Amino acid sequence: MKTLRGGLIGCGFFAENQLHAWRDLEGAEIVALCDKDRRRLDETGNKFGVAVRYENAAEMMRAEQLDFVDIATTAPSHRLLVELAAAHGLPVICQKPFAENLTDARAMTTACEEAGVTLMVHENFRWQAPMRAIREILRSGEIGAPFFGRFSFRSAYDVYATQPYLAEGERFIIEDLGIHILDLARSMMGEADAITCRTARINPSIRGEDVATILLSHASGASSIVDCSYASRLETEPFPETLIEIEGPAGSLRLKTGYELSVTTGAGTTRRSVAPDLPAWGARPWHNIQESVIAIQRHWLECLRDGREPETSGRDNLKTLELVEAAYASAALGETCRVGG
Ligand code: NAD
Ligand code: 89V
Repeated sequence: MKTLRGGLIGCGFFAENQLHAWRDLEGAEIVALCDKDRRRLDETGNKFGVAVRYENAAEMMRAEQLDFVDIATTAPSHRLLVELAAAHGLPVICQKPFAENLTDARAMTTACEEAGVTLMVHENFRWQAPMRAIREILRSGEIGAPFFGRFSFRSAYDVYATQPYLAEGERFIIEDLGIHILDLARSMMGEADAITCRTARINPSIRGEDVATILLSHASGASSIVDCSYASRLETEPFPETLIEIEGPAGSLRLKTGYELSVTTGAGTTRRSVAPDLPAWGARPWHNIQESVIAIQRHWLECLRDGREPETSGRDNLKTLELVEAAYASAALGETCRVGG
């Protein structure tokens, strides 16, 4: 197999994880970097030994012989960069949130489809080790088709220290973190057809909401709760663990703090650790997220090799973004909003 030549755009906080993961994976190499900020570009290029550097993404795509691009910039730049990749016929990975609104997201998806290029949104939470284990249990039918789910991410971790932009936007927790948790709910419970959401801002020094409580009605008839908070001071700080409860007619499962997964059926309860590996370059408590970056990038390479659509394609991610938009609409109107119609 030929080693695919990738160009990475956006050399900020999270890109380091992506660059480490590319180095761990066989079958791809990041051969060029791009960032409009020269200092960040050079720091990252020096750290990862990438000598080919651009301050302009169009120039990089024009000049380099690339097989794909990996976009690790924040949402305001995503539409321009994804459409640029499509125009150059380059398969493209784009970080979440895929777009700032659904109009942009639909246009970006269409642009890639029309250009015939593979598009994957870097929606990595469903690739975390505990989530892979739970999805396997659900696929096996061990607890039956779920009728109830709870997907809970509550923390007081200082995310603003490494991602200062999170304190600045009018929207915060649903758009940045809830988006992952809503995607998990979809991946385990199936599509939702209605959503009710309430939000609050507890931390007075940020602009957006830092608490969201969401009720989803699923097309299957199941219900689930997605609750997120960055204002919850707890006895044990669980960042960045998502805690999960799922119940079906034949049993239930619980993912508890410390990555302990228990499954209860008529035969009793089994317990096991689904803790993620700590990558050689990783650091706790981020290793859960870091390991999932390796997993999603591996999936991307397999999809390109096999000519398959990635699980979190642009088209798939539109459904997660619809939930994000509907959650904000529900909170603003104080009403239940229908989705997917
Ligand atoms: P950051 O601000 O630290 O880095 C973004 C970089 O992109 C900056 O260096 C900036 O100069 C560069 N940039 C912006 N527009 C550009 C353009 N048009 N051309 C070239 N460079 C450009 O941001 P971050 O914290 O690294 O976040 C990046 C993205 O990753 C965000 O969308 C964020 O939501 C996402 N993120 C995802 C996860 C996850 O687990 N999936 C975790 C953290 C962050
Ligand atoms: O995944 C994310 O997008 C991050 C974090 C987990 C810190 O919320 O912003």
